[in-house]
Amino acid sequence: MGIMLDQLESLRLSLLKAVSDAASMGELEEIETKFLGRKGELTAILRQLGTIPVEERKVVGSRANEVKMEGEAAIADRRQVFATSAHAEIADTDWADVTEPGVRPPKGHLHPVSQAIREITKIFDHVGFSRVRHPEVDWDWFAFESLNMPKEHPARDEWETFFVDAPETKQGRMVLTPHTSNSQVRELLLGELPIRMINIAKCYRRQIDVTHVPVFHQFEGLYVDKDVSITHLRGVLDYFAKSYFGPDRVTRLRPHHFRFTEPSFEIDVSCGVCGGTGLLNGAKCRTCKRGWLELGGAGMVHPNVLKAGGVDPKVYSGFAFGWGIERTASMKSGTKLDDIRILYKNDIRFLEQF
Ligand code: FA5
Repeated sequence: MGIMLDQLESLRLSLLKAVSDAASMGELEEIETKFLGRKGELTAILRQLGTIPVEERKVVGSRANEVKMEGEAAIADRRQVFATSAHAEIADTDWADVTEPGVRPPKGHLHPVSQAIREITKIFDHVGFSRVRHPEVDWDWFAFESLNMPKEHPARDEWETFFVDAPETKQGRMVLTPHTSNSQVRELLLGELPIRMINIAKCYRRQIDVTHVPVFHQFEGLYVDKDVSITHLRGVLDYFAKSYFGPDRVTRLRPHHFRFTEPSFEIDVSCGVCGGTGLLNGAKCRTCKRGWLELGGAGMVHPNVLKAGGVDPKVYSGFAFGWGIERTASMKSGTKLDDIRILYKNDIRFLEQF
């Protein structure tokens, strides 16, 4: 019995020393397995119990139990120490000051063309022109034929059109809309009169140079009612010019030709730089050269267009206008865009100025 008690005592001392020397949780695991595990040293000692008299076994057995409990307690204490210091380390290195102000993500803004679309929509909304939507991929009939431009008519050349490779129907081939005027007959066909609409959409033309991009935007106004006259057109245009460009701006109509309006006009707006005089400090204004800037087309809706939309031109009349958003927006900001394509180059240094 004495030998076994000695063995237990020596196991106890080695175990306690190993525990206090352990440098990590991993080492503690190994020590536990080595001394107290199923195939460990304590088990090995207890295997000899059968060799000693029965009455002594109880004494050795209960001593073995005490050693085991003391060892387990020492291991548990040491584990606790490691766990606490691990937390302390995380707190030291990974702490967060929850009262510290956050890092603000960079804040962008709408593209200048989107800003213009919003502003134009709002301005026309004030005088009862509601924004509508019509297709940006449409049949030749709506883009041209119903607008008094039959197939092969030379006027179509100005709308250098992209055709979609789709089967031809009674309404002709399918096109990427080269202007927003396809919305005129589409809106008329809805049959709800009077009409006061503003259609803002993408347009596509086979053009690219410093003043043209293949994908651009137009806004198309259409007013159809009884007794609509050119005076109404002027009133709306002036209202728009003053709201969008500034209260001192005015518009003028210049005779022009479109197949879908009669009479037709080019609309100019007085130059904001020289106040419409064409002169600045005794020299020619470099922005406009003549006091006026060209805005876009307009006119009184042609009777054939009203007819194509199922509206009787003897009862109803109307006006329409269609302008490029890119051009209108750059006229407002006063930015002389040497090259309109910069709007779509995604160059933040340019875009963040607006
Ligand atoms: C038209 O497209 C007519 N539908 C306008 C209209 C509507 C007249 C209703 C009468 C009644 P025009 O082809 O001139 O007209 O184009 C109008 C404007 O679109 C131009 O003044 C220009 O600002 C813009 N635009 C035309 N092509 C391009 C292009 N490739 N890139 C950028 N802007 C363009």
